Amino acid sequence: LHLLSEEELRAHVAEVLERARRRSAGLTDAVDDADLVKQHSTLMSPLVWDLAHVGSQEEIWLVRDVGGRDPLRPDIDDLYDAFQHPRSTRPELPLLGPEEARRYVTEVRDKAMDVLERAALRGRDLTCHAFAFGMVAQHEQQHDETMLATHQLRRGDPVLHAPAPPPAVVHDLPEEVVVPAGPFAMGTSIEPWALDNEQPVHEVFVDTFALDTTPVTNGRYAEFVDDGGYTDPRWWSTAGWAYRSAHGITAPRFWRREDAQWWRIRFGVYEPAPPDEPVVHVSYYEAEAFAAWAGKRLPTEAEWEKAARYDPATGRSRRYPWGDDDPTPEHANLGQRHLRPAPVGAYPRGASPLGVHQLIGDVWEWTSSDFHPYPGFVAFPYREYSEVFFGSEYKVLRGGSFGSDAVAVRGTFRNWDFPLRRQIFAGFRCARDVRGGDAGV
Ligand code: AVJ
Ligand code: FE
Repeated sequence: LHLLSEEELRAHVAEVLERARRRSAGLTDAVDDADLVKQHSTLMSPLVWDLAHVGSQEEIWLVRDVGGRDPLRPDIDDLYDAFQHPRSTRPELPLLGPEEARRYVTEVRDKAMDVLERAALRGRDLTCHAFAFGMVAQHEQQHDETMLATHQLRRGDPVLHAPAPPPAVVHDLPEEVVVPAGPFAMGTSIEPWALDNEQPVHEVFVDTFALDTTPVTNGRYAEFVDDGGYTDPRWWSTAGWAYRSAHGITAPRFWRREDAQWWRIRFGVYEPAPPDEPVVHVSYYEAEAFAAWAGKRLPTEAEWEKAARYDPATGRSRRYPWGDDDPTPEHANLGQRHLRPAPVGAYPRGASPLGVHQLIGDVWEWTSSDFHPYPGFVAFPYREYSEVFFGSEYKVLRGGSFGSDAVAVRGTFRNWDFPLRRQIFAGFRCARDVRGGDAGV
């Protein structure tokens, strides 16, 4: 974005906003009005809430704050304030109906595009590199991923369709890669649309460690399940065991055992879980238990980011495992182009210099780190994006999933959720300590 002219930047912003809106429309037009207002799970909002919430945030940030325009619907600010109403209570609110919500987000977008036409995109603070517009596009895409998770929880015939992801083209990858000890630059102070929690850049020393070359697959995870992993407290943390026991959890969410095989429901399709595809819909606790069973552990957030960004040839941290160029369909499974993770070995062009595959896209990866601010953190533009979530309640996830858009994923991007959550598109890969002298073995 630094290299674009003001007019190119304006066109790019418009394109990114339109892409988000096409996706929101697809996710909400795929079901009828009854489905839109219904709560498919107490973990989720009705889809029609997400839609109008996206419009409400866009009105507040772009129309009012950047544009200085009069409010369209100040009366609904409260309804769509996520902090006023927990998800489980949203269906009872006097929400805009499907047609009203569609009309509202269209009106807001028309005004926001008018603001974009007149905004000085190289200006200071909120409009610098069109940050406010980038933040709004990321926000809509994050809610699109949330709506996709609601679709996964919805019962009934499939309504979403997409081609299968590419097949594996590299086979026999080594199980692990050793990342040598040393400092690296974590976080960023130059990525134009980085959110506050990704900043500022700071040096972190990471000891030698081994990281799995790929995310853990369904096949490998099934070995853990079939080995009695869910009934042996040895592998589980105290909190994880309590969670597993209280909820009677015996396998990843959406899995069913049938005919000595593991099947799963995926957006209304019942099918065998492909053994070479990354496992998805596991909680942090399950990831942690698998890792213990495998004689490993989860990577820290710093280890994950070093593996994803550090270039041993230059010592520099890059934007993505493959370099600084934006993701293309050859690099990573992003953007809901496919309705599932791709098999491991499907994206050799997305691998890091050390040979770690599929760090970006496919499945969010649980890390062992709590969600804390980086040294020098400054809340921007509002405390409610990140700051109010800092602490030991949340675990950090990295890398994005097949349901994350490229605008909302990068090597520095940090997602977070409660360790018991499984409705998100989360999987994991394992790490292991390596004594200094063992590097390269
Ligand atoms: C960063 C994905 C945890 O969805 O709760 C959406 C993003 N913040 N609206 C979420 C977000 C405000 C957030 N996550
Ligand atoms: Fe939101």
